[in-house]
Amino acid sequence: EQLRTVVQQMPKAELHIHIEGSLEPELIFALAQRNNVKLAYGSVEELRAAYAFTDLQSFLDIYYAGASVLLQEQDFYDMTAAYLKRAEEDNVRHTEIFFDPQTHTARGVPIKTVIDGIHRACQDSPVSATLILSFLRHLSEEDAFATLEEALPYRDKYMGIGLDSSEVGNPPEKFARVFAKCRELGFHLVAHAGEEGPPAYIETALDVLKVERIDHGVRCLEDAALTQRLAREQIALTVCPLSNVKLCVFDRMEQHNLLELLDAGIVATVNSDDPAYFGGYMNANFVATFEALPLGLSHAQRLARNSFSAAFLPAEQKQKFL
Ligand code: ES4
Ligand code: ZN
Repeated sequence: EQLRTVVQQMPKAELHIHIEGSLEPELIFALAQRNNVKLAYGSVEELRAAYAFTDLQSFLDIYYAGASVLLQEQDFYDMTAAYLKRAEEDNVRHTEIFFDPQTHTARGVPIKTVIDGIHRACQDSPVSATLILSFLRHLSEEDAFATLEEALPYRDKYMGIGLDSSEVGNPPEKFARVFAKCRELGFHLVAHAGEEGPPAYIETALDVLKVERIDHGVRCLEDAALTQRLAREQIALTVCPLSNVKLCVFDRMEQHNLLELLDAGIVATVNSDDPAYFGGYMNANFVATFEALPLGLSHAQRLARNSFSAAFLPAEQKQKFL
């Protein structure tokens, strides 16, 4: 009980949050009405009842449907401002937010509308917030290149590049050339790997894409040499416990491997992924994890410390948080 208060109150950084995944059903319906968008669900309750996922794809289908209500810059602002308010309440002091431009440009929304709305909300928040532009891996590398080109006029508004969406069958190496270009341009690089996909995808994310952190990465423990490498090279994993249970990566939280990752010497962090869909924001993830696993005060401190050490912040700004 005391530990619960400690994990809730400790200052922390969030390194894995999809802003479109913070869109709550109530806001989806409010924006649908504001923009005259027709939804396939009749009510907030009906939509929420559809949040019973069996795997990543069953979630993504509903997640992209939810994002279809986002049309105007103010919509992106309102969504981001709502997330940042929840993050502040959970004592998140710094957050690195993914956004999926292709989910919106494919519907005719200009990329400027997307980036300006999200970025303006970040500037208006007391929480330190930066942005990671994420490519959809179920689309082609050519599509990713076109998106990068459209986004480059606004490059001062995001500092990183990520890779998300349907993992299995879309390995990191599919995006080798566009990530090489992003690296030349000086962006920080991350990729989702080893969530549903095999440990080999974690290796190619590191060796081919040259990413600095792995999003999820929980399947690394299936490969002892890879586990040792991640520990030795101090490659952070942005783990999302509630997400992993909701998407059936682990059947129950008691089976989650977060403690094994920490015990292996890996720089693991706790994050919310898509909090509106998976049952909670940062503190809900910490509380669920600490209730299910034999984690103590030293693990809490370690996770908080890891979150800042793995952040893409200048050393002097990191020191302030550590
Ligand atoms: C995602 Cl949990 C997850 N995995 C892959 N892509 C995503 N996009 C939003 N959430
Ligand atoms: Zn994710």
